Amino acid sequence: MPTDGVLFHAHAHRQVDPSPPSGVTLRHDWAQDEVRAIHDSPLLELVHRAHSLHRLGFPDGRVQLCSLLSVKSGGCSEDCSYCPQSARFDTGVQPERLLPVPQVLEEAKKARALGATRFCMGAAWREVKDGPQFEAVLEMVRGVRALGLEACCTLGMLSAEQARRLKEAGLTAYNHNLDTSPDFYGEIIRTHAYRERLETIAHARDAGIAVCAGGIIGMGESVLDRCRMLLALANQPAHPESVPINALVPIPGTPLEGRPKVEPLELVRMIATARILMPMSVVRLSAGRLALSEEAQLLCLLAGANSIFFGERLLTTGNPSYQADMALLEKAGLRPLEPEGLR
Ligand code: SAM
Ligand code: DTB
Ligand code: SF4
Repeated sequence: MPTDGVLFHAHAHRQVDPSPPSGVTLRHDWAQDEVRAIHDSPLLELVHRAHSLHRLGFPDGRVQLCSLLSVKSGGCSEDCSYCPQSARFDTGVQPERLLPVPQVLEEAKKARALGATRFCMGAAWREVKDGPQFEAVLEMVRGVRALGLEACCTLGMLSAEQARRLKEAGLTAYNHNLDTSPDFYGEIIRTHAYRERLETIAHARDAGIAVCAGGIIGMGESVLDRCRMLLALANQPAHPESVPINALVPIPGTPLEGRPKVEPLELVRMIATARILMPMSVVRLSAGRLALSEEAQLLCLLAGANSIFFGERLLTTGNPSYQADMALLEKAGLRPLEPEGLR
């Protein structure tokens, strides 16, 4: 029923796909050649198809504003080649302790006052370890939910039991990215496996937490790798509730420091393809916006992106200013998702 599809969009906690409105089909049997053909189709056809689906799935055209806070920065054991927070690279990011719960909740309040509907907390951990730090994170989740915000965490790998406890604390979504294709993954990360990422995503989904999973482009992967990553996401038992698409922010000191800038139109293709494969998922234009013109960002929003991180900081790197983002949305007549749009 079309109205169900509309009401269901975007923010339900889901283990299964939402029921889509008429004209929208959710598929989990995409073939690599189909994805490649979509990705490589003439740009304006691609954008038109993606935008048409976007309008059906999200008729109010709102943009979700998410706020991001690094609650535990730096000193990570892992070797993710893109990451400023790995202890293995000299990037100038200092290892810090977990922030105190009241400080995190103050930041959440500020984000809410500026119009955020989702508050995401990131920790530079390989995995969650049971103990006082996890208990503090659970406290943060409860506090953020009590403020009327959606709560998201990205804490590395997670067991089924830890996912259950996060759900019990009220966690809305868990971010864990596939980052790239299964084949290219080994070029980027050696300290944990693709399979482990899929397991963490399954633990979050099975606990009834919305899955936020996407990846990065610009790390030296081929177009086929990009398509295979989207294929891996779309052919999950349920489409991720949200799909962050990051353009690599090359960090001095990391193995990827010298990667050339991502071509904005490649990002547009990636977003449009994600929108077509996963029509009811929130597609988030994530890292890399500082390097994009206003026009390029608008093209991403036209091609199916309907969420951004706002605020001057992502985890450790910069992001457009609040004023710049509000001015951009205003100019385009795009309205942020209101808190009452949440369920
Ligand atoms: N430690 C946790 C993990 O690995 O899941 C959470 C934090 S991690 C920084 C979250 C995601 O941020 C990564 O999976 C990656 O997709 C993205 N990311 C990190 N550094 C980036 C960079 N320099 N450019 C673009 N995206 C980046
Ligand atoms: C995601 O896919 N992108 C966000 C969020 N999930 C946690 C993180 C981007 C981090 C960019 C590098 C930094 O600021 O440290
Ligand atoms: Fe960075 Fe997360 Fe990899 Fe650690 S596990 S190096 S924080 S991306």
